[in-house]
Amino acid sequence: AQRTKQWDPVQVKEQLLAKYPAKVARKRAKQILINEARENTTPEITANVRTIPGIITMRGCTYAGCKGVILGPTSDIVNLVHGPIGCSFYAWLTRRNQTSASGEHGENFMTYALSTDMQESDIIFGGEKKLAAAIQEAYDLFHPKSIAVFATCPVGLIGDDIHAVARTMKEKFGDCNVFAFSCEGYKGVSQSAGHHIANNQIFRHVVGTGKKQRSEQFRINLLGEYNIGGDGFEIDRILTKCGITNIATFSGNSTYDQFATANQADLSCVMCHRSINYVADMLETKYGIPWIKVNFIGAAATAKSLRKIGDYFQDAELSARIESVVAEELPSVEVQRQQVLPRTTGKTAMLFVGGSRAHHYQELFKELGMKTISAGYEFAHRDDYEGRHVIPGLKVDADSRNIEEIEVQPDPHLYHPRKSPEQLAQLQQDGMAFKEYDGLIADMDERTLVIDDLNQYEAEKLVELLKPDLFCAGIKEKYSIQKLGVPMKQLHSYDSGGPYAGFHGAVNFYREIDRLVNSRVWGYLKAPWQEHPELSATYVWE
Ligand code: CFM
Ligand code: HCA
Repeated sequence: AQRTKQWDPVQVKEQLLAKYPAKVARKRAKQILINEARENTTPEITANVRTIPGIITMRGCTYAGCKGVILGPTSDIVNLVHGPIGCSFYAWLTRRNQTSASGEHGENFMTYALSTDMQESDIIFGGEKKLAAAIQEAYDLFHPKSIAVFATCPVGLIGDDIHAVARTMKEKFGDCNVFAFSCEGYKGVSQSAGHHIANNQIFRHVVGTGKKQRSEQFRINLLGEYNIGGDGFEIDRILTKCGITNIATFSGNSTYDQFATANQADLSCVMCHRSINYVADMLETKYGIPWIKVNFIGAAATAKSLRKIGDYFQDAELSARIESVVAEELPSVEVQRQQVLPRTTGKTAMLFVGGSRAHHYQELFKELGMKTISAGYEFAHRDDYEGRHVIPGLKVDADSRNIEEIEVQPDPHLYHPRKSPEQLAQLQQDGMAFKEYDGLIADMDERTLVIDDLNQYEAEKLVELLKPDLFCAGIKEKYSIQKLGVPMKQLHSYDSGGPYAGFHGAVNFYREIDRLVNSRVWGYLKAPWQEHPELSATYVWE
């Protein structure tokens, strides 16, 4: 039976805030937005601000965003963590970023967790000597092209100069690019600051240093795709079939040399804007490579993104190939969709994930006839919510106050716009949107709730109040939600599933979601307030 229950978002918002002290409620109210009717304006939401101490946030730290998210998926850079061992151990292979390295392109260091294992004495007397020794040991063991050093919280507090150590070791080796990231966990309000730090350093130390001359046709960089559950493999399969050459993915299934030659692409295609927009902008400023927003989550979105790439190149043969790939791939996706549609239509979902998936995955739920009644990011900025159009007063990188900005000057010798300014202007006139995209808010229905930096308490309260058919978030939310009798799908690690990108990914997702929202097992589970009425005082809607 389909749920027809009406709910009042104003009341739900009040209920979410009711238990907070007045000051906390006032702050949280600005991060909970009721998506209301609007004419050509997008409502404002507060985002990328400090989590209120005491609240159990879903967020992670700056080190996680730098070492885990951006550099984690590159197979042939040795990642060395300068910090206590726990920082390494708890970040060891938790992200399901896959690689084809060792088969196709050589070295794979992703399975290692290298750390300086700082002790109390290093905190007191300084850890630079220990770091230099660890870099030497990593070099002797692996002879890698590159070693990247990541600082965790104590390093910043005691002031070890990791950049000086990296520079010295680089000069000593001569054949190994050693560079460091000041990505101490506390540096920003979330993972997001870590993306920025990672992007700056890859750009400064690696991009443009490659010797190899790329000469393939239709060269793109795929920015913000991390090959979780094999998503990147599926996207590459489709791109290759279309005759588009992906020369560098930042950073799913990537190698050092891909980053080093990324400056030779014709076009950058940005999947996850939040994590990599900095590289996209710097590639454009320094090398004249324009960027467009793409999304390969959802079958229709995949077809649309391929066509967008085709539109940029303006090549009749390429466009014809893209059309034939779409025509070949879509029908079998549609057969699967039609099979599950009667069972998924009308079901409701909530999505609270990272900085782009809470938006992108709404495409797949729409294809399933499901409604996203509440969604939000853990750490995205206002532009990810409100869109990147010209919004007066919107400061795009609010977290840059914490982070050293790198000056990027167009290099007259390297600046080769792949299209003339006239050609670019013509494309724009024909409707090609560079750098522009709609944010999460505009794509959601009215009277839905958009909530930034959702926390443990609010997640449980939301589920209790709105009883969604499915809740999507990460590992920290997984079991507390399931214990409430609601199926939970991890949209970070995909649990053990995936890929969900591209055409094959859409089919996988339809099957998985059908299975989850139609399983009867959840109905047998009793939520704490159902099993123990004495708990109801803390759970029930007063
Ligand atoms: Fe981009 Fe990501 Fe995401 Fe992200 Fe992440 Fe991730 Fe994510 Mo987890 S880069 S913002 S920092 S799409 S690790 S692959 S799933 S929170 S929504
Ligand atoms: C991170 C990585 C993470 C965590 C996922 C989760 C990922 O933020 O450090 O909480 O389940 O995708 O692996 O986002």
